[in-house]
Amino acid sequence: MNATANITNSPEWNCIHTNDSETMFPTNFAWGAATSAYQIEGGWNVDDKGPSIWDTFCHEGGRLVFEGQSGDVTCNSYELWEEDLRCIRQLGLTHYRLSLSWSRLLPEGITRHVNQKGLRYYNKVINDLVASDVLPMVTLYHFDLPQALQDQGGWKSPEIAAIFDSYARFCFESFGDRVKLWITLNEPYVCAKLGHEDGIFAPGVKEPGMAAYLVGHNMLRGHARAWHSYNVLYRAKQGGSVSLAINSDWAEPLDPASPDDTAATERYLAFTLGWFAWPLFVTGDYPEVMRSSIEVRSKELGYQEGSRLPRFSKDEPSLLGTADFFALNYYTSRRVKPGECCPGVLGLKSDQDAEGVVDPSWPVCGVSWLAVVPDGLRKLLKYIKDTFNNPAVYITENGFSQVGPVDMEDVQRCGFYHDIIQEIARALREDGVDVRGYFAWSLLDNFEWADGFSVRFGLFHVDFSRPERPRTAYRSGREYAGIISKYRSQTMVNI
Ligand code: PNW
Repeated sequence: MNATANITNSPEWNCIHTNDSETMFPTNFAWGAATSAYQIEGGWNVDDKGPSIWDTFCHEGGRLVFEGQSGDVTCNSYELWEEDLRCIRQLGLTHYRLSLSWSRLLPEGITRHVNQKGLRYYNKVINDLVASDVLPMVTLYHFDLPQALQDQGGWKSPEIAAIFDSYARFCFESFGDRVKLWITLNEPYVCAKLGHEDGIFAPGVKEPGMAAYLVGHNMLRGHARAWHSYNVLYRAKQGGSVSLAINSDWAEPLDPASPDDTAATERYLAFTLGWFAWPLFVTGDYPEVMRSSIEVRSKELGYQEGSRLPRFSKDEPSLLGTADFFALNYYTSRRVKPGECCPGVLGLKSDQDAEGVVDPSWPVCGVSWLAVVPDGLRKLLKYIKDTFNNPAVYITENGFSQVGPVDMEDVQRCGFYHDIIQEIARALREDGVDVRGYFAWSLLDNFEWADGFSVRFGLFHVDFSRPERPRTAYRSGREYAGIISKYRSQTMVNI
């Protein structure tokens, strides 16, 4: 997670790519960018906002955040929203994905006490977007649980599903007249694994092989309840769509001829994408290979207390069918072989028994985990089409990071955006994937979680050393604006 790797210079990156003359995008294709509340807002303790688990995580000493940094101020979007709007308009976005800070709206996490100033802030943001012809996609939860709820057990507690549902209803009721695209939870995998297995994200719980499955389970239960609430109470009058954002690498066998590598690849995908997508799109339950791997490992370890992977109760709202579209966060790819990890140890890695490696031909950008593999997105989209019954797909996050000295002329990132958009065009045209939109991560340089401000994902540079936090377009921001204007106008011609 630490920003140790450098931007590699090979292979070649170019800003101008040929052979895209046939590229077409459907009318109404969403051209977006994304952010999240804790990463950009700042204003962590102003106007009656309650603390979240990231406030606590960053403020406690001895934690793993880069140089002890925090999101206390970050881009200060709580005060500088209009600057963000200017960036959004400059890019020509049709859509903007933002998240709501749960504890800014409900300082204690529950609807008994609503913070009117928080409500006013998000109403202004949403109204300004709509007035600028930019459609909001709103995430209810992007890693920042109210601390008051963590104090009652957080995502490990079964009660959290109903509490999340009432927060979701509050948001649908407050903003659903204007918001038509909803994401309940962002990347439950990351919350479960990094937050409750590795302990490197808030709330910093390290209970390998146990807590992550429980957390993932309660997140799915909360999502399902919120989707059913929308379906029953709001869909008819508001007409929107609700989904859950799932992150996944693309994975393929290290040696395609090896049955062991092929089986490991199946487990790799089952434990990331499948964990959350199978319940929603295929069976209402976890992938069979995930359940059986965990059971086999439990037996080997002599673990007696029933399955570590919980079961869904028949008395609760069903999971199957609770996504109106597929929301995919794609960053990178891996070649996969069976795990080398410690068979005697309780943990997700040992259950999964699969090891992802970076192909030496893939450049790594910024953070060490981020090998840049644009055609992995196309392969993953095809896999999603074939596996999950051809859903409508929004790519809700995808991006390229920078570490080290700021490079405003970020030619590599320009090349990356061209390449990725070509891959989406191919997925649409050649593979028939129903891709509805693309959200670049991120509109702005921001607080990159455990990596603090050392990693920059923005289309706009933010100068964190100045109180005004000035935003300046990178070359890649100007390129993305150019791409959007080109394909938007092509769409117009081809109606
Ligand atoms: C996503 N990993 O998180 C999040 O949704 C964003 O908030 C974040 O800024 C973005 O990706 C870039 O990192 C991830 O370690 C965090 O593999 C960590 C990982 C992947 C995604």
